[in-house]
Amino acid sequence: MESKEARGVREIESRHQALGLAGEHLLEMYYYMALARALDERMWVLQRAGKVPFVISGQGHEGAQAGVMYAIDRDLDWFVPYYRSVCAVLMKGMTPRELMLSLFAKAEDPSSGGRQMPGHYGHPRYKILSTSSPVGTQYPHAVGIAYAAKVRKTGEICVVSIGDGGTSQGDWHEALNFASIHRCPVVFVVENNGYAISVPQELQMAVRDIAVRAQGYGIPGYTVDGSDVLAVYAVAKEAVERARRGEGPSLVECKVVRLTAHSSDDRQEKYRPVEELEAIRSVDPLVVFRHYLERAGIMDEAKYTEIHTRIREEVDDATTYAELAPYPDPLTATRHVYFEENGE
Ligand SMILES: Cc1ncc(C[n+]2csc(CCOP(=O)(O)OP(=O)(O)O)c2C)c(N)n1
Repeated sequence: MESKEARGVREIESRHQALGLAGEHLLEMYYYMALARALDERMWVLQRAGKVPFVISGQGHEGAQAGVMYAIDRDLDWFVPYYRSVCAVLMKGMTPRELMLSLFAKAEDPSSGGRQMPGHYGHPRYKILSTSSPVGTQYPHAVGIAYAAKVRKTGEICVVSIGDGGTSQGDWHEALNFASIHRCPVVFVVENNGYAISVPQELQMAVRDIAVRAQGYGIPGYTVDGSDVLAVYAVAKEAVERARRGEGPSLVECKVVRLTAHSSDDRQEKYRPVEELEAIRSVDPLVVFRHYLERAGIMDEAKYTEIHTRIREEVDDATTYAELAPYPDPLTATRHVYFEENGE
């Protein structure tokens, strides 16, 4: 008779195989999640050491981002990120060096030439739209991109991310309404970590699942466990395929955990119960996914060490590179703000 353990492995294997994913795909997802985490952790160390002014973190959101980004065509499609999209922008093509250049606000920073706040990622070559600071504005921007793709018949789709608090903005609702009427090829992602800075979700809205709001716009809405990479991938794939078929947008709400404070400027112990902060550790997507890979026999100790050694080298290299890189010339501080006769 088959042992309980063997049956468990078989069930796990059939889960990713049923989605058309092989072990190597899962290892790629894990690599990006772990790279994002390691870069993020380094950013906090640099901030605490007084080398950079501010950090806003993606820790706890990596599983949702890996699941969504794996479902798109990362060369063809557009991505409109928000400040927690560390894993997502890495998967879309940005390098650890580029993220660190933006953190240090160096001249070579591809996001803004050192002009934006940290966490405001953007990269024209990788079709990542530059992030705007007012939360919510990225949704209409994404709909604009998707509408253009539809008119031009390029076959591209656009994915956009936001947090739960951002869905209270008028922009968010207007974007869903316009996109559903015009069947724009867009996938609306909400990374719901239950807080908008210190404001819990129940003080922000009267619904438990943000995805139910999709009904008001006549589009499909999904709520999915954002710490379960494969569950997110399955849902995102459906949404991406629907957009690609020309059937319009979907709303994908990923319930995630915010493992850090909102940013380096607050202390979440002041407004979150200590038991809650302990409990969310058990659904850390990186740990959950690592266990999955181990149980499925995809990642053993040697593979784990190999991946993490590579990541440590990449993070060290990115830190040194960005720290030594030159700052922008102060005389160019207003570039891209005011018109320059002979400007770039
Ligand atoms: C229009 C606007 N209002 C307020 C802010 C300040 N602000 C920055 S992030 C944030 C919280 C957003 O929370 P949520 O959308 O839940 O995302 P999370 O940070 O939890 O991922 C706020 C209020 C802002 N950037 N823009």
